[in-house]
Amino acid sequence: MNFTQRLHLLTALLLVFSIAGKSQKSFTAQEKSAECEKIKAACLHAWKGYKKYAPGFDALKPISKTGHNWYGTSFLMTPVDAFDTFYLLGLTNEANEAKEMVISSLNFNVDAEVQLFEVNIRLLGGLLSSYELSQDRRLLELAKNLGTRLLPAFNSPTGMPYRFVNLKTGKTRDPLSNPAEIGTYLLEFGKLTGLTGDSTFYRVAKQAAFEVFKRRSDIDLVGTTIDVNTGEWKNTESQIGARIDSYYEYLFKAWLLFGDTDCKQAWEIHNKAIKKYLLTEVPSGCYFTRVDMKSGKETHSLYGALDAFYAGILALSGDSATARKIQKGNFYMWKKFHPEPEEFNFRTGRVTDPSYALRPENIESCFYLYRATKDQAYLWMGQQMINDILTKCKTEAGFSQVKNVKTLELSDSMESFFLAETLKYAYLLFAPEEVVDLGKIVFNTEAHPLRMTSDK
Ligand code: DMJ
Repeated sequence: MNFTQRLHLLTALLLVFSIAGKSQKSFTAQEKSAECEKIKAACLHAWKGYKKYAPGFDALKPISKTGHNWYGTSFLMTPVDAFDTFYLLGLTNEANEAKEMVISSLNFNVDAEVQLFEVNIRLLGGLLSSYELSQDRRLLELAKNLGTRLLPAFNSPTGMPYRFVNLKTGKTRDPLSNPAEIGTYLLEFGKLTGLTGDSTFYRVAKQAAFEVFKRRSDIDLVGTTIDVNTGEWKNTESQIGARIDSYYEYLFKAWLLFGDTDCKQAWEIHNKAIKKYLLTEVPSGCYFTRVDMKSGKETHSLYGALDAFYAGILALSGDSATARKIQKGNFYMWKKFHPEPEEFNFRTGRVTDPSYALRPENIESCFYLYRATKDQAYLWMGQQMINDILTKCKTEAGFSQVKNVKTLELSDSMESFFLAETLKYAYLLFAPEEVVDLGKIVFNTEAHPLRMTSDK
């Protein structure tokens, strides 16, 4: 064992002892409620900043105190993404303000090329959950309008969607895509089918996801880049994070939400392969490594903030034993750098991308693990992560992403998922379970709650 490995082992042991010690102590109802209040205050601070400095924009730039639009024109990403968080947190005024902005100004009849994946998970997902929570039919009309404008993206020779589509003309571009940007429509499009009676939505979404599935390797893994025109893999590296993550997530969740057994079987096949070829145990915890999809041989031992979500999926699926091991690695990654980096080498400890984008996945996994096990350790972990975010990322106008977790230099961006996901999961970790019944709703990958239509 060399010096770096010994140092790693020592840090990991210290971490385990500190969490094990704290996990003896249970959070009281009062302490949990104090955590909830802290998170509500953070939500209000972020929303106040958005309203003051970036009203009507997609997102707030919290350092320059201006607004930012993704596609030249605004699609109100922040209010759409934030509505259901406000609703669940009981912030009724803020929920009404967000809804009012959306109803009065959101318009999709715009000559703008949008990225299908992002618009689907944030806007379509947000509108659908907002409709289900508020029962305001204008939100459903907007969702249907948007869903219809996204359909031309699926007109490729394989049925796998192009990455970009023009909302007005239906013109598409960018055939080099990836499993996440191809397979992350099952929940929103399926819900739209359920609510409108138009089967087209779920049909195209399911075909797209299964075009990826049928191109899996002999060892049941998928790669990172695929050409939607030819169906050929262009990058055969398999991993669990960026560009693949929510493809797996949606196969499992489409089973939960709609009871689709094809999706369940596909997820089980992938999950078995993921656990066999990617799951790697080192002294500091378990991580998912990167391998070649055909040989299963390791390509890079990299892991990061996005990969952390899978512990939550496993906990939700009933495999808490594996989820616990992964969360040990997730928390190690957080504590070693606090906040966690976008990517690091879990064998050497070297950081390969030092940014922290205010991402939710690590806290999200604490939430699912706490719900599944009731182990206080996950509350302690979540509390430390939340405290780091609220102290290190807070600015006068809102919360900022971190450019470098070592220097804590901030960058001028507060993505809408901070309100949609990070603060929502943080709150739900400490809130009474009745706020969200996981037997009745399924969160899309942007944490928008959708009502189950199966009894799974
Ligand atoms: C979100 O937009 C979604 O969770 C997506 O699946 C991954 N990236 C961000 C959050 O990190």
